[in-house]
Amino acid sequence: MPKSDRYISAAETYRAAGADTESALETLAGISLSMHCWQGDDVTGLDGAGALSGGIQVTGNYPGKARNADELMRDIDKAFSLIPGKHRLNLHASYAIFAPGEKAERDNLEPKHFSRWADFAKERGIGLDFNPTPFAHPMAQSGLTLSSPDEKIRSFWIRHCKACIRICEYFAEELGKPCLFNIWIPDGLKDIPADRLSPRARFKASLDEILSIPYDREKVLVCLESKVFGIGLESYTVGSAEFCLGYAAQKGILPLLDNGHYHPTETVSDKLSSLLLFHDKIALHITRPVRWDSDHVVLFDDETREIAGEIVRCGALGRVMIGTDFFDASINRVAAWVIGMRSVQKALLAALLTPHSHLAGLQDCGNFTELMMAREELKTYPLGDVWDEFCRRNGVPEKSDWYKTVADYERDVLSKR
Ligand code: RNT
Ligand code: ZN
Repeated sequence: MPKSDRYISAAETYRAAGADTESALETLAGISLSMHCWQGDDVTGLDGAGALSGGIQVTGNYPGKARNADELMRDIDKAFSLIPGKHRLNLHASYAIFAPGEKAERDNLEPKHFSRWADFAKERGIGLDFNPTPFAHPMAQSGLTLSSPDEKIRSFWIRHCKACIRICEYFAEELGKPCLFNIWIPDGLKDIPADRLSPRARFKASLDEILSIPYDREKVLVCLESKVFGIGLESYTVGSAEFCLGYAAQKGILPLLDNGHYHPTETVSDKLSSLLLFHDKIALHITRPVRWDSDHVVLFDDETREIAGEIVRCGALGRVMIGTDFFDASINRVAAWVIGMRSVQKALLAALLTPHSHLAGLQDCGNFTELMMAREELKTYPLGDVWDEFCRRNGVPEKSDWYKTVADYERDVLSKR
């Protein structure tokens, strides 16, 4: 495929700044992001177990939401067709697909309830990641799951998580790719706790029990996602940052950082280098918090760029499992996926086109003036021309050309739902 004139000229410009566009494009093509399935149906799930709960909230009523597995798969395919590269799909346990007349409770889920997803992934040559769903369910009504003082509830969710580990192993075996298993619980309290320790101690005991079952650590990468607060759970979160980092470090599992889960002036970009010194692998949920954990669609914004920059300059592309996590029901849901995923990729491309060692050298010799100048000038380099070349080489529409496909799909398919 002949290179475009604009790309040739952009490559020259970057070369002069010490960045190699060809190797950047090659590296970017090898990065698989884990796309969350739940943007397609506003986190509704397919098991009909209950309305969304757990302190998370989807707002908007844009038409065309996927109502069943077929629609969701079709929408995911449409999104993937407009996102360059090959990616992974991230499922929740609530996306079990039951045969007609069949039904299993969440503590009785089996690989067969996910065989259609395994087939879906196999046919497309992609990997699957997985999450337990301890919310949107009658057994999660109290707001406490793995930390519940009610043994019936706590053991129900322990069984659920154990069942999920088996499903992860099944995915890993079927697809020949490891499966990330991310545990996030909504547990917390609306008002000031009278006892902060006991729920955390119960959560710890629950996790110990879940992870006590034998599983292949090469196949199932267990992570623990922390949070700062949820809606209706404003005063206390059992799985806080300290809890999750402490637990993950002690047990040798992955911490998962969602950049919507911190105080507004804290940044995940600043946390990565520290965690990379203590963990072999870590995982991310890239999202966009607007004033709270609002899960807006990811944009090519400063923090997304800084997160990508850190991953690349730490040489950690193989150690940071990057996933997306947002849910916006106020816009076309397929477009939301495409915009969010392409934004993460653009941020990674910008990072790959930054002469990090040159800039670090300026920091080391105290040349902060030149460092500031160099960074500011780089901001207006022709990134878009390299991005367009990436889209072209990966057979997806350039610039805003992809939008027509989504608009047609909305007219022909989504608007008829
Ligand atoms: C919630 C967490 C969690 C969920 C998904 C649905 O605050 O971010 O990752 O968004 O599991
Ligand atoms: Zn998350």
